[in-house]
Amino acid sequence: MMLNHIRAAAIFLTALSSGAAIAQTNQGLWEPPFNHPLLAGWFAGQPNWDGEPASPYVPPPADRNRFMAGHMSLIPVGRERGKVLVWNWMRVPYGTPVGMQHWAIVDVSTPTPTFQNFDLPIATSDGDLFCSGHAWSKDGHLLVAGGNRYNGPQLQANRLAFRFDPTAQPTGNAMWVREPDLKLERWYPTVTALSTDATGLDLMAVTGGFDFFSFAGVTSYEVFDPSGAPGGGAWQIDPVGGTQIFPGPPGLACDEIFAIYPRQHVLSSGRLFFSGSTERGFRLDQTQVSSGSPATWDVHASNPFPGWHRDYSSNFLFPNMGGPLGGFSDIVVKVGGAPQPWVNCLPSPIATPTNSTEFCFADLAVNDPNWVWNTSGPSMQFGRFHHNAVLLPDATVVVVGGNLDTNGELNCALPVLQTELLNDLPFAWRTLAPATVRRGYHSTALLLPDGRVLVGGGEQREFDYEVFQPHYLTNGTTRPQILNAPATLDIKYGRTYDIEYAAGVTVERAVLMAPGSVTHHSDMHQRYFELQTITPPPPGTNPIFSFQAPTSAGQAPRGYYMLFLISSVQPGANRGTPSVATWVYLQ
Ligand SMILES: [Cu+2]
Repeated sequence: MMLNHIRAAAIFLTALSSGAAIAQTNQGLWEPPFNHPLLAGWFAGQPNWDGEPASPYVPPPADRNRFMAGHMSLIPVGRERGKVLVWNWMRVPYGTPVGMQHWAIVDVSTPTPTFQNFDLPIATSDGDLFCSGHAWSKDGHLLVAGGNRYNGPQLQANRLAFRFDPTAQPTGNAMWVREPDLKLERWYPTVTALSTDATGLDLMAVTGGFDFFSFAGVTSYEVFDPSGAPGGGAWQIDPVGGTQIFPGPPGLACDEIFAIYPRQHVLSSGRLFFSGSTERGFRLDQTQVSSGSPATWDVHASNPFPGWHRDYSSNFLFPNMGGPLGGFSDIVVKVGGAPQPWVNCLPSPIATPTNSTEFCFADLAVNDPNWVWNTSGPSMQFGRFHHNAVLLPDATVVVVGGNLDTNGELNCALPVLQTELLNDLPFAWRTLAPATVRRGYHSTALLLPDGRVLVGGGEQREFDYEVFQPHYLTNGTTRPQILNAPATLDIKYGRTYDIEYAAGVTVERAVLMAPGSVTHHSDMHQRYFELQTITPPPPGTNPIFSFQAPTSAGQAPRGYYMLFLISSVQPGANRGTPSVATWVYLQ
């Protein structure tokens, strides 16, 4: 057994404990909102045209250089590790040949958040990075693809692909490297890091999106090979069609479009499961393509909910509790969203958002009847769409924000401020402390390494952020503390490792949490993987927790993860309490 010692970066514990005393409650706590600071000199005095000419919101002068965090990704490597990469839209005055893509690195680990603001010049004829898709690659680079393009007042889609390299020197705009373009223009596509394929490549799928001219969903996909250095990536060629374009699943009905960020999740078999907005579900196996065989699709014949869609449900892979909590895996969950019937192949107006929770056992045999949506899950207490669902390290899921206003996507006249938590045991929703800021369309939220949740963005322009402290940080329980960890713990599939932690609290579990990458209130790359416990641990001065790394790249694709130790359940808590995370690299 290899022995590795892990040391906590206890910055956050210090920051939290140095603040005002927090009343002990199991309801969590919202910290006061804070603004992204005005960006002096960003086209000062010019109109704030943001590529959304249909927006009903005209910002007051004081807001015209502010920043709305419509895209948010937790940086997993490099000197900015643990900070959050955010960007909004390009500032594009009419007729300008080169626009400025505003982006920033936000650090909320200190009592006063800090901001590094940048402008990345991009030809306006090429587009910008707003309404793109993105995911972290194996090497901790963010692949960003698709998004907006401006043709005068006309908003269109683009073919952009960039890699953001957090290890680049110098920092700043040099961290963004242009890659070969997409073949098709894609607006609202999804990017997913696939599991390792048959030849050892860790490819990335760019799926769906809109073709803006026809406003039809693009059912094809493209696959990026990030194994070359940034700028030297390549697009995989379909051995069947001989082009960069891979066809979508066969036999799609007209209402089965892969638009508005298709929901997709890597299953433990290595297949990619599409969970929305279509109801049937589709599975893609890309693992043999590099070795010359075709990609294959599984398409389930039956559909329990024909003819309707959910506009902006939140879909995620349920916590994979392979450890002491049982053997759940590959359960995809769909929460909330606005029902949208399709009639004669056209979408009807969206209906009042639902509070329902639905499940799909996504990796059963293709003909198993369970491979359809199951509506028997507990319902949220509040219907909503445009909400964010964030997996937490104690195997719960917190839902923040959203709204009930169906009068246009950009409105948020009926915000839902209530926060809700999906417990794993008992399996039910309960309410937590309500937020104070509405978060609707274009809002974002992700888990921080200290166990808190950063929330930001939203129409009509919410230029601020809030940090939510979940129940486990306000219920008076003691957090485990990781000791003597290296800056990055390298772990290999199937091997066993030890973590040293401070005496005084018993550790029951350890989990890997993927770094979030969220936009349009949807983060499909969230992943909770519970590590197999090895007992008994070796003796030591401090307690030792021993675990086995995941055994396959389907269980957890290669790359960077946060590792949290979870205490056994303490009085007043409904689940264990997580430590501050340490970073691991899994390969
Ligand atoms: Cu958008």
